[in-house]
Order: sequence, then C-alpha cells, then structure tokens
Amino acid sequence: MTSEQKLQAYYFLKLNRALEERLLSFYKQNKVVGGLYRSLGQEAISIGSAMALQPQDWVAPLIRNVGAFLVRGYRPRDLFTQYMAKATSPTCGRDCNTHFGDIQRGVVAPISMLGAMIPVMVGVGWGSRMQGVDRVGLTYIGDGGTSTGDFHEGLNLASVWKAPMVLIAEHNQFAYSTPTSKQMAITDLVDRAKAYAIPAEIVDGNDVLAVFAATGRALEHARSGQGPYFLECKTMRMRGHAEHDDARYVPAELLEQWRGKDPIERFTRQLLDEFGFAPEQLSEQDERVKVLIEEDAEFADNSPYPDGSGALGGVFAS
Ligand SMILES: Cc1ncc(C[n+]2csc(CCOP(=O)(O)OP(=O)(O)O)c2C)c(N)n1
Repeated sequence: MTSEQKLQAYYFLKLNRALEERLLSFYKQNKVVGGLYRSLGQEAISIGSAMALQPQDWVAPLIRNVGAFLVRGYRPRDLFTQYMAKATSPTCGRDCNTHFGDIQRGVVAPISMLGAMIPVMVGVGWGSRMQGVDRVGLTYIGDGGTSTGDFHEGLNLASVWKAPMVLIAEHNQFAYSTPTSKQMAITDLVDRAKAYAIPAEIVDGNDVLAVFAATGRALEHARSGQGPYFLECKTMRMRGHAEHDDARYVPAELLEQWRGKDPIERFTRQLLDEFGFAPEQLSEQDERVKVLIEEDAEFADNSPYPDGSGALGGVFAS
C-alpha cells in the first residue's frame, strides 16, 4: 500500500466500525428491522480485500462485509436506510441489511443461502472471460459456509474451468454457536480448496496489510488465466451471530485473547510507530468519519418508510 492507501484503509476501517456502532444504537432504539449482523474484529478482511480490487472487478459482499460496500463507494446512509427499511434505501425498503447491489459499481447483491454466491461469482468470472472482458469475481464465505454443497460444487467448477474467481474464507471460529472443531475434521479451511487443486493461502485476517497483499496476489493469479484462488483469513467473531445472540457459548478467554489482536488498534499503532504518520493525520480521518456518520444517521432517521402502494415496483423486469 502507498502512504495514501494506508490512510484510506485507516479511514475505511474506522468508518466500518463507527457505522456498525451507530447501527447498534438504532437497533437498541428498535429502529432496525430484523437482525443486526456485525463485523466487529473482522473489518480488516473486507477493507483489505476490497481495496485490492480493480475498478472493473465485481464483488459479492456477504452480511459481514459492510466494509466492501463502503470501499466500492456506498455511503453509510445506504447501510443505515437498508437496515431501517426506509424508502430512501438502495432497495427502497423492499429488502433489508446487505441484500443490495449495483452492477454499475461492480457489486453483486448477495442472498442469504450460504455458499450460493460462489457459483454465481464463478459465473461472473467465466462469463467475463467468454466476453473477453478482464474481470475477476470475488466473494466471501464463513467457516460454516464451507460445509455447504454450493461451496464444493462452486470450487470444483471454478477449478475445472479455470474461472477467474477469488474466494475469501473468513475463519472466525464459530458458525452461529458451532465451533469449527465440531463442524469439520480439519483445522485449516485451505485444505478444502487444495482438494480441488486450487492454490490457497492462510492469511492473518486481522492484518489489513496482509489481507490487501494476499488479495492482490490472488487477483493477479486469477486475472492471468491461471484459475481461482482461495484465501483463508483467520480471525474471530467478536460479537454473537447477530445482536440478538449474546454468544454465551464462546469461552471468555478466547475473546480476551483476540481482543488483543484488534485489527484497527493494531493498524493504528503500525501507522504511528512503524510508518511515521502524525497523530493529527489520523485524527483528521476520525473527524471525517464522525461528520459523515452523523450526517448519514440523521438522513436515515428522518427518512420516511416506503409507501405500500409502490411495493411491486421494480420487482419484475418490464
Ligand atoms: C444454506 C444455509 N444454511 C443455513 C443458513 C442459516 N445461517 C445463516 S448464517 C449461519 C451461520 C454461518 O456461519 P459461518 O458460515 O461460519 O459465517 P459467520 O456467521 O461466522 O460469519 C447459518 C447457519 C443459511 N443462511 N444458509
């Protein structure tokens, strides 16, 4: 990363976290429709990977990839209004949370079925190749999601066709309340990719620079016609599955251990101690985050709910 990119990464990490903290307040005020799924402790994965994409690449972010939406140009207000089902949201209140996208921004709208976006993004990569377009499809999966049929079918197809697809597995130790040890008989998710002859790397998911660099390698590999690439980002889910889940099944020592590896605190220390940034350069970014979050939270809070009569608009192609 250049110095400019490092500051940008810092900005997006802080924006990602501040956005979710503000959403938590809305949730406690009963203003969020449905659950609130957070990426606390995992922000470096979304930010580092999305920043490595080229403008022409397409990404399908999942529920814990709010950061990827931000890097692709969405504003906090888009997430606030989606979570609050407001008429001003990207789906005009028809759908919630991260179920939205825009092909113009290279964001493919995800659906909830775990693994389902993998074959879709294999198709994006393969279709682009057929059209002679330089485009890689990138998506994410949780550790639990790597046990689905779509994951295995998607990876197999990608490998056989050498589709330009990058898959980032966020190994955050738990699939809802199921620890990885009760989910699979292997320790590292990369073994699943290797079974399909897909090159795979284990990455420190709490290190934004490591994620950025590894995603760069993965994209380069896919872009050069060598086929898919798999990254396993080791991390920890620092909240429950969603805010309704108090995660009492997670051992306190495990959380404590990971608290010391917080990706934002760690990157901040690096910027100051290792890369020589001045504290004022970071506080300038903090101020930008604060102003934008306040402005967009107010926008979302004051936005109306959709008018029921328009519910069917935009559902079917005309
Ligand atoms: C095919 C499928 N099965 C079950 C679910 C319900 N479900 C949603 S998230 C989740 C746990 C996901 O765990 P993991 O893939 O590890 O991701 P994480 O939540 O830890 O980020 C489950 C079981 C679903 N959405 N899709």
